[in-house]
Amino acid sequence: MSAAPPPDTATPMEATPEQEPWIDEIHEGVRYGLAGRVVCEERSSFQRVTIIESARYGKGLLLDGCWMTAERQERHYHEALVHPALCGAERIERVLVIGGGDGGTARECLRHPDVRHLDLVEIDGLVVAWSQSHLAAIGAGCWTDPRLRLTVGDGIAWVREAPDASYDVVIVDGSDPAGPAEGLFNRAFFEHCRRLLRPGGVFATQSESPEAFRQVHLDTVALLREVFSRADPLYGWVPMYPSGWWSWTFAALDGPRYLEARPERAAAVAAGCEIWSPRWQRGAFAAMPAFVERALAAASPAP
Ligand code: SPD
Repeated sequence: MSAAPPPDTATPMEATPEQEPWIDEIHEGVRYGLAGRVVCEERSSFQRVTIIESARYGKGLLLDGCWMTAERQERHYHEALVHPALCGAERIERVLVIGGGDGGTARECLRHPDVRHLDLVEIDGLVVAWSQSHLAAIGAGCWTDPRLRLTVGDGIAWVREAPDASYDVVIVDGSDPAGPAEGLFNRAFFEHCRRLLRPGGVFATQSESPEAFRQVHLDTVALLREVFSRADPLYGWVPMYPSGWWSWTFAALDGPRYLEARPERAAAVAAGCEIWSPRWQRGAFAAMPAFVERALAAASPAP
């Protein structure tokens, strides 16, 4: 799949936001909200799933009242999670995505022509079904791409049971560490992800906000540094997430090969990106806030 999804630059508002109710994620006494309407909402076996429509960012998805994605800002998140990993790994034939039921991460992975097979393992079938029907622009062609194999199932069990060295890239696109995603942030899970990597492989995970989830962020990076010897967070923005300031963390078996994008891989995707570029990536890895640098240095020696 080579076509890039439409730009997620916000378009002028077509409705007066004051005329619509606010849809908020409330986190530690702060509301992160969009004016919009609820399109549908249902409790699945795992969580409350909500599809909304807003004038500012288009249609979006919340899980248990927390923002996951929206049509006109999802590229901030998905490009940052995917391209440092896929432009850094030695090979990218086999990719595993845990979570990511909206399809945005798979879509970005499949823009790389060297990806031959992608396992997408999402625990909640309702998230996939509603993303396919209501948020089709986010998954774009991923759902019909013959390289994609979708499994609705438990990603934690998947990484436990998959053979050693079976993937070139492992990407974790889960929600916050509560509910079904809680087990995506612990040592046993990360050790399995490491075990699944082939030589030259890269691991990537969303690693929460350095502001709104400061301790989770620090603990996640520190734990990945223990499991992989080295791990590097990259900092960017997802406007509707708590604080808007977000992070993604990368690790590899053989050193920080994800820090610099391989030119031939970058060339295949950069023109279709809204946010990511090799230059943006360098700056985003360099943009570690001072308090994180100090806390990580105190937790373990610098990589
Ligand atoms: N606080 C929100 C964290 C959500 C991370 N995953 C989003 C899914 C987008 N594919």
